Amino acid sequence: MRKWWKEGVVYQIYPRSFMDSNGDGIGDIRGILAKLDYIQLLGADIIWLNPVYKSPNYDNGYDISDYYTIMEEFGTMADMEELIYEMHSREMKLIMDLVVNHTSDEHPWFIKSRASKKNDYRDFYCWRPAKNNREPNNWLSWFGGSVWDYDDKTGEYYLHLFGNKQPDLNWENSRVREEIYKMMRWWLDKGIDGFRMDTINMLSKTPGLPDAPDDGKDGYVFAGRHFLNGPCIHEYLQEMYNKVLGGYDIMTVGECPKTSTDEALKYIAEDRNELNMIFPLDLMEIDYGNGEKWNPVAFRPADFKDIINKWQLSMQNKGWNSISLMSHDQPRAVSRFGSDSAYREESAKMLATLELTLQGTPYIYQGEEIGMTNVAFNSIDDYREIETLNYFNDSLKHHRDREKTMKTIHRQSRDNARTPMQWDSSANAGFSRVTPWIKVNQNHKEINVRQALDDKHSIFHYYKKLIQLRNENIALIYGEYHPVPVADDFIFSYLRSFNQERFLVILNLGVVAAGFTLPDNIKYRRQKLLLCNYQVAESDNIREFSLRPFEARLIGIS
Ligand code: TEU
Ligand code: CA
Repeated sequence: MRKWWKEGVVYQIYPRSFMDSNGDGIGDIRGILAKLDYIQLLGADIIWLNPVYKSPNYDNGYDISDYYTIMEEFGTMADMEELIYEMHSREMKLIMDLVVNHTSDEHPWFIKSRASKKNDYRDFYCWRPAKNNREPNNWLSWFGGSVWDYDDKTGEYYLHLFGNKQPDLNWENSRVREEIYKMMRWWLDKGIDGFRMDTINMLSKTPGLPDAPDDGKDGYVFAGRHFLNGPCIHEYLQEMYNKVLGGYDIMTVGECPKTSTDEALKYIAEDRNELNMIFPLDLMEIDYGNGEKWNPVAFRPADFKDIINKWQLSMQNKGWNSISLMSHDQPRAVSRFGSDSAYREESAKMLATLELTLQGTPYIYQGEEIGMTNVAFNSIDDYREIETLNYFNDSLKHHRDREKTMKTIHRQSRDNARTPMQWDSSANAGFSRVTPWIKVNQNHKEINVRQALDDKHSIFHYYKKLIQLRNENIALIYGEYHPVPVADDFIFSYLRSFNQERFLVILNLGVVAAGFTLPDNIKYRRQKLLLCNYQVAESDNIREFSLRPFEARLIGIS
């Protein structure tokens, strides 16, 4: 079925780092308003806004202390209403982050909950007594350490899958669910067009919260089996659909790490009435050695293609994909999957070609459209985000090599995505009049929006062209996906077809030039090179040719 959220292109905004309008060094809503023309020029028509709710900012807004108030640094509810209004008058849609696996420990519900064992809000969170003088179970938190924190006041532990200032809500309690549904309706009635649902596959935990099997190592154990895609998750989401989502023409995308394609279809198959799409994050873990984020290894291009093919083929005619190569939680896509030195422009354009021609809704993360890169701060004092700081402290505690620790942080830190948006070459990159809350990447002198707009061959203009092509050709949106078999691991090719319209995509994922031969069974009479990331393309013959480093070709055939 045709849907606006399948046809649109999403631009993700991390408000703290996007544009500071009032000179306090922190991005804000009025900063976004000032840049809507820019996003519109690019051609994106949906904005996903990371959390802007009131928060003590222990995890940059993913620790909410009031769902009905805008964070002071970001502006006011009037600014938010203006943003919705301005976007709608441009025929753009706005989706907000929904963070309901946990709240801040400064949320009034938690303040009441921790005050005594017998109060109306005690059961809003997950409290347990000690077990054998220790934490109630052996689960490892996503941000390191135990998921349990002891609270003196009542002598019990509370559960937090993330940081200790992010206590998990108890979704088994129907009063919690009703409060969340009420809040969602409140925002939808204000006019927002949907939600990106944070960690939505973690709401339901195994009853009894049992230990995870010991992994032989000393310490806490990753216990995904007890909280990912848990026993009641689909019941909750169907209830949410019946009580909230089903009543509106909106877009929903659930963040679902470590989820199989079969499990994914339970969330998104149209007849199940749950969500529109999910972020499975497989691609985001491709370089995790032993499944560990802080143990990165080189990724294999064959795995890269396999993951994409697997999702494209298993969702076809059954569900709808989200296509993204990074987010506010990930390193910069060009640094990770392309090259951020000699072939930065070529590889960023190659990745753009991939993002805009697969089946699914594309998500562009702020700065991706100008090829922003990872940053490498020398001092840990310049890093801001909690997961990185926890990892650094853990390394100190275990006497790991400091230089190696910093190298790992340079590669993996979430702050890679969170340095200020690079608008121009001035001292603070045009992001702010004053020193920003996190340092700008020094390469803003060369990599910035002003430069990108002025250069008609820039990554920005290439994205713009791709978005136009996608808008003009229904096959690039709804067309069937067929992988084209290629022996070379570094060459990735596929066809998109819709009735007589066919598009052939050929990508070189690597820096080495490589040959390409189109299989004989793919027949065509006419061909037209629609886009290539090198200025002169050898477009005469598509059956057999050589691809330059990170070369990308989009060819229309009939
Ligand atoms: O991230 C959830 C998640 O799965 C993280 O563990 C993610 O894999 C990790 O950040 C990668 O390093 C979401 C949000 O996107 C993230 O920003 C929040 O910190 C987190 O939930 C807690 O709300
Ligand atoms: Ca500001």
